Amino acid sequence: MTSSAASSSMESLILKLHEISAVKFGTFKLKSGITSPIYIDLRLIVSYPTLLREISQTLVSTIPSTTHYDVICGVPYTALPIATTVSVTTAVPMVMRRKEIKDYGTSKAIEGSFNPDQTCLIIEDLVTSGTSVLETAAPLRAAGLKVVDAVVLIDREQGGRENLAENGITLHSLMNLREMVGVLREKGKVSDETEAMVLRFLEENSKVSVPEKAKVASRVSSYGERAKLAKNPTGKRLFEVMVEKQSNLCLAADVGTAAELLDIAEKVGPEICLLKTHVDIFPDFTPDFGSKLRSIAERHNFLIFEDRKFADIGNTVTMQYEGGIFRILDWADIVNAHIISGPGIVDGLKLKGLPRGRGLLLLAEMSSSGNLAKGDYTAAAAKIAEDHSDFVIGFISVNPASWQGGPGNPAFIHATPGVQMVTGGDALGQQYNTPYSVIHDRGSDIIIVGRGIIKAKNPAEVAHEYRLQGWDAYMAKCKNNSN
Ligand code: S5P
Repeated sequence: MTSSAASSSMESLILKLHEISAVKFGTFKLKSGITSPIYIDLRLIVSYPTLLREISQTLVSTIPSTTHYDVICGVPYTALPIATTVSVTTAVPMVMRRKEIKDYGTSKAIEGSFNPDQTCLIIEDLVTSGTSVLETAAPLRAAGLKVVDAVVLIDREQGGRENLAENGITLHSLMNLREMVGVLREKGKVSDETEAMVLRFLEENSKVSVPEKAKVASRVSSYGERAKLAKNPTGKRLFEVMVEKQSNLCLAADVGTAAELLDIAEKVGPEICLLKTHVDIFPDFTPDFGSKLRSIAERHNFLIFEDRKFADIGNTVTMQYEGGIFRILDWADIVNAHIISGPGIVDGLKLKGLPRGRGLLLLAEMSSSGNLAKGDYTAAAAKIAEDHSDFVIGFISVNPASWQGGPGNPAFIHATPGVQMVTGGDALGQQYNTPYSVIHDRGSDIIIVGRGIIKAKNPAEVAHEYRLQGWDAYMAKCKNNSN
């Protein structure tokens, strides 16, 4: 549609909405709690099928052609008829969110048939703070659908666009309140005073915030639910072990010898879901190291993560993964890789790892001060992970809550190093956050603790304490989600 055609169809819509009294002026209390001089009630449009069709068609033309979606979902209830009409006219399948279901675990929150890796476009009639869109995005994401775009008829321009962007959703709007009132004034439907009053109100209420609960809910679901979404068997197993052991603790076993590692693995084993090694630091490494560690891991039900930080081209890493003295592929459930060399590194590792059911973590962020893994680099890691979700199980990250779109796809696991009971650092640039801040505030899933445990007098006892703190932080996060 050309821009003049777009604006004339927008004008005609505004006048029709006014005509059916879907736009009202007075004093109204909105869902977000603020009092507004203008109220838009689009529930009425079900009584005007021609208008409903016109709205739906115009809305479709608002979606940029580059936006990809497999299914659509209307925010209940007002946008349901709009979404249905869009679905019928475009032949894009629809899913429906059940508003009355509170517990996603026990009953279907999303009706319709879809594949968990599909992308869902949210359709909404009106956005103020964006809360309603986030409340619909939460169960869609919990069901495994990707939600990256929402299209709305009217943006009230009160912070919704920004709030949604912070939660990984780009808002596309047909019109905003300012334009709407402008057209009505121009056409003599409202006075200059009324327009001025609405503009003043918008000025004074330009940032209506989203309740913390809605933000958290849009991205949190339980480890158990996420196990079902994981495509990689090791990623799935890790989530399951976390639930079985009530542990989101990974021990970074950076001890001096292989013998010491096997010893601490035995002692700390009951507390952890994951044990991380740096096998190249051991002077006493022998070829039976892997099988010895695996038997301890089986006994105590934890997974093994060799923190190899592969960084070379695809062809080289296949050899480093499989060969050499260490034969990492034979015994490590999980390895990790930098993405500095591009996605070929994932292809290379996948070639060897996927047939063995292994998983890969991508280093999306690092804990050390002055590191360069941020911004576009982190976003590139997230993109590569999406493109290889059969092998990539998640990320080494530091503050996934701050990512564009937050921690994102719930099938991916976030593991965070730089954790101790108190914040601080070491003399070589390491920076520490607490278990609670990492899991609860920063949106991570697993705390990686090294010296906080291995340097303690009684590592098993201290590991127990870390496990409790990490798990409590996770439980607090889940509670926010279900309230
Ligand atoms: O960014 C990172 C990534 C990793 S994997 N920062 C890190 O510290 N690590 C690893 O986590 C590091 O190699 C070490 O094994 C562990 C942190 O150990 P700590 O003793 O500082 O807890």
